[in-house]
Amino acid sequence: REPLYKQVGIIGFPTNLGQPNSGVQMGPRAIRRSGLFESIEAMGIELVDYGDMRVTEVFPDPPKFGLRHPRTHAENAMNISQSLQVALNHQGKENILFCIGGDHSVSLGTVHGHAQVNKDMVLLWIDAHADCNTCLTSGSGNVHGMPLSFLINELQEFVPRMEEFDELRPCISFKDIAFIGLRDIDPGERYLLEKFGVTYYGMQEVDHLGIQEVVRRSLQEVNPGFKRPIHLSFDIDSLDPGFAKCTGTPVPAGLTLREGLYIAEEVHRTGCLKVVDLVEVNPDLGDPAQSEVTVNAAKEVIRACFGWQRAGIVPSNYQIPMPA
Ligand code: 6HN
Ligand code: MN
Ligand code: MN
Repeated sequence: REPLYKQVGIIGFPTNLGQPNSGVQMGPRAIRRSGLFESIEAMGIELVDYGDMRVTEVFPDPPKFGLRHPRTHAENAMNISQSLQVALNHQGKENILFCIGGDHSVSLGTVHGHAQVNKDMVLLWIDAHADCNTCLTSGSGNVHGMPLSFLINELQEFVPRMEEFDELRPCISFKDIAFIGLRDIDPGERYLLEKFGVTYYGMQEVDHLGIQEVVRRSLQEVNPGFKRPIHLSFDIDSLDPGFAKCTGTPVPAGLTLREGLYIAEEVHRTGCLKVVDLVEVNPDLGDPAQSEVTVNAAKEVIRACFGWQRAGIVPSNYQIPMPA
């Protein structure tokens, strides 16, 4: 079978100010060194590495409404959005683009940028957390728990105006988003998910229905008939800490690596997957063995997204050895 994609694009966004731990900015480097490129080559797919975007830190940058580093985040988000639009317009149709974080604040820019290019895109958010706190519901002030509050149309009445974020117009509706893997939801987030009747499958639903049914329903609800482009935002902390210990906000009782791979494989199979965020890998947390396990899990999820199969693959240039 021919690979679905002709080209894999990779951009690194080495942010870390969306949360308090240093080290998450090393995610792109660690994932690039994980053997990922060998898998791309083995499938006969072309790699376009756009390198790492330069992340800026603005001074001074005091908190606003409790939100930490507002000017820095607003500026990085617009730069990330621009980089993504340039990359997506440069790529052809049969391509997939991976955005490697960095913390989950990168999705402020990646989802915004993708939505400018593919106006009808849908979003799958795979995470232990719902990341839709407003700066007023957030207990931490960390932007990695808030990116969706700036992006979702319905949430704007709950977000105080900050002129820094004026350019970052909301670009997606709650009805075009499905969440999977949730198990640490703040009260304000739960309130908003219920109020707007959002499609979300937490770990309780994964246990009750099984991952197969959860993925089937998620896709059916946001993308019936597989007609719209998909943006997959995959937070490594969706996985159980047994598979992804090295992340800033690990939560017990998460997805197994098998469940994570199943999600990626099924989303790949739709043929609609255009952009993937892989965020929150922090190689500096935990011991080196745990770091290797976490980075490897990220690599496996990424390659399942571009079509690597657990059942093995036949490279497009493969020739079976014959006896002389
Ligand atoms: N993430 N809900 C918590 C907060 O601080 O708002 C945790 C957010 C985690 C965000 O993992 O991308
Ligand atoms: Mn998370
Ligand atoms: Mn997240």
